[in-house]
Amino acid sequence: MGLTLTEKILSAHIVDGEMIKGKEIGIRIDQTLTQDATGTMAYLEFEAMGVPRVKTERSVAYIDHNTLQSGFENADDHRFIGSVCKKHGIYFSRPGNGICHQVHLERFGIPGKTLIGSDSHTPTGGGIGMIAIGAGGMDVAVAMGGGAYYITCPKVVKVELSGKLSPWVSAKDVILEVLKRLSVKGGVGKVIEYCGAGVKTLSVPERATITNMGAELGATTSIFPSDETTREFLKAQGREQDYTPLCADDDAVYDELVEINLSELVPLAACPHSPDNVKSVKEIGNLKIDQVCIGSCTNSSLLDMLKVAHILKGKTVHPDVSLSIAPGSKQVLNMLAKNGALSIMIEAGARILESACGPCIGMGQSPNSKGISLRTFNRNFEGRSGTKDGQIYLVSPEMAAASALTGVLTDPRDLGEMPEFKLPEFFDVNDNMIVPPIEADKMDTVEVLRGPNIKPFPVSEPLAQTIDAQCSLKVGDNITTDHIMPAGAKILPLRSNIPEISKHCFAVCDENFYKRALDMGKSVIVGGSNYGQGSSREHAALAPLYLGVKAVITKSFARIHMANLVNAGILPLTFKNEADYERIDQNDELKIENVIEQIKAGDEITVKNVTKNYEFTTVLSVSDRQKDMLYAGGLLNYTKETGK
Ligand code: MIC
Ligand code: SF4
Repeated sequence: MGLTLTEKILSAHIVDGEMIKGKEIGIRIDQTLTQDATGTMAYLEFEAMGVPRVKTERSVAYIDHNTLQSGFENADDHRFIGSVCKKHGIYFSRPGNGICHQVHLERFGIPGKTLIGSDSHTPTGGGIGMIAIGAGGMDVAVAMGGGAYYITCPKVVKVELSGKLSPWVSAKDVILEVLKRLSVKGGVGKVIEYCGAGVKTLSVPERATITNMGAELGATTSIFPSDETTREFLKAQGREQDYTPLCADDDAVYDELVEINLSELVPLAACPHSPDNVKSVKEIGNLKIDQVCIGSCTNSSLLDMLKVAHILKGKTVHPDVSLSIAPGSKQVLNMLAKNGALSIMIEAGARILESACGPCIGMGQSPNSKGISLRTFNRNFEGRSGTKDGQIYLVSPEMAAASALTGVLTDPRDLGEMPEFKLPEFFDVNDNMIVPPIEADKMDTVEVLRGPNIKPFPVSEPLAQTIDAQCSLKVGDNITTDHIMPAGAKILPLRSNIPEISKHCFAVCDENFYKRALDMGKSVIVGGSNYGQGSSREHAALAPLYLGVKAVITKSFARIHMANLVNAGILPLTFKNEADYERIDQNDELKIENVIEQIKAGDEITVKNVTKNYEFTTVLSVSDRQKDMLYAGGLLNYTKETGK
């Protein structure tokens, strides 16, 4: 029986467990990446492990999220990360060099390698044939120290692409179509593998747009084969030696099949407030817009920017619209500057932003009240833009640029004939903003520079015999980590300071949560299905840990967040019978007796609702290794105890 590409790469990296779907496997990690908003914690954790030099083939730290320096905090964090990198063998991509996923694809991604990153959009690397997975900072720290990364051996979904995209229909429309069909929960426990004759019609940056936004499916990752197109891309980046051809066997067996005829796709938009709320322009109808933002790790490649420049050429942005553009990397920005495309954008009235995440994470450019904003990004969760009642639509760069000119949501096919947009034969390669680490024998000469905002992470205690705590919060379905631990320009600078950032925990859902949880001392959170979708930020587990949350009981969890809860030593339980969700109210007293014995006895854990006097059953779906982590009070304690 033949193998899928996913199975080939995973089995070449497996170091623990067996390739049995649904079972936990440990894989060797070749490369890691971090960004600054999750990076400070990851490096504090790495330091706590006491490993002098990273053991990966390549580890890179990027500064791209917290680039708005309206106080000392972010600059201090950049300096801290830069000095840790220099000392411990990590490459440091300086602020201004670009968004982690864009730069990693350009400069470091290698087909067939494994990559984990402390950012949920790490699957961007799947565009170049990597198994690239988003993870919590602690998992990345462990991988940097040479430890395995554990995932549930995934099912593999085949997305068979046929045909060719019509003019002005974009790679973004491909992933929006997949989201429309599979939903934000549809990818959980699965890798999405793209195959078929349509693959060769898509360039590497287009493939990367698709794998990037596969994160929104809840998938473990997404991957494209590595073919001639991949070779050409690597060659144009001066890295042809990194090329290996890779694809699934002809007789590979998949768990599910999705067929997409690229020729039949039309321009789509994800409407507020979920990336799977996808409609065609026609279905949305007349929509007057206030803002357009072009950029983010999904759509900020040179190809995207060249299309935008072509559409804006000789025109002026509509008087009622603010257009901002953030090219994804220094390489992209510099090439736009050299070939005149940047001048076209400036001429048209675009507000050019630095090469960073910017508006995507609410770092500036929040829309006006009730503002309608078209963005080429990947997430449109409520409040993420920084404007609580902002209405965010996720669209392709083509649709964004066309609409910026008309002031209304515009089908880019109205633009008429489309010229052929080609990647250059050679990209402008200059890695002068990537600082290599110091030689191992000189590492003692490097001082790690810590600012006053950097506070140690909260200590978790070994699992108690009995959990007796009130429910401090009850929330509904599809709660995102942006709800649990919001981002934005005001809160992001607190990422290295858990006591301070915890004050904002769940503020989007309930402003009184922080105080209530502190007053309760210890508590339990109750949630609906797909709890913790979205960002990989482990702060969404560390802040609840700091606030005394001992367990989270939900209908189901998103993958990265569930792992982060276990890493923090918080019990992630699911209702055996979903109807029990309805019976619990906020403030109810919940009691789990003999927790450790119950966990040792099997997967079912009995919880008593003391207030309402009934018992219900929950399920703890974790591996034996994760159970040991929970007994120890989280991954750091476990690693210290076991040396693993
Ligand atoms: C995001 O897109 O939500 C982020 C900001 O990149 C996060 C990481 C973070 O919260 O720092 C992610 O996707 O993991
Ligand atoms: Fe940055 Fe946005 Fe990409 Fe997250 S999704 S890495 S915030 S550009």
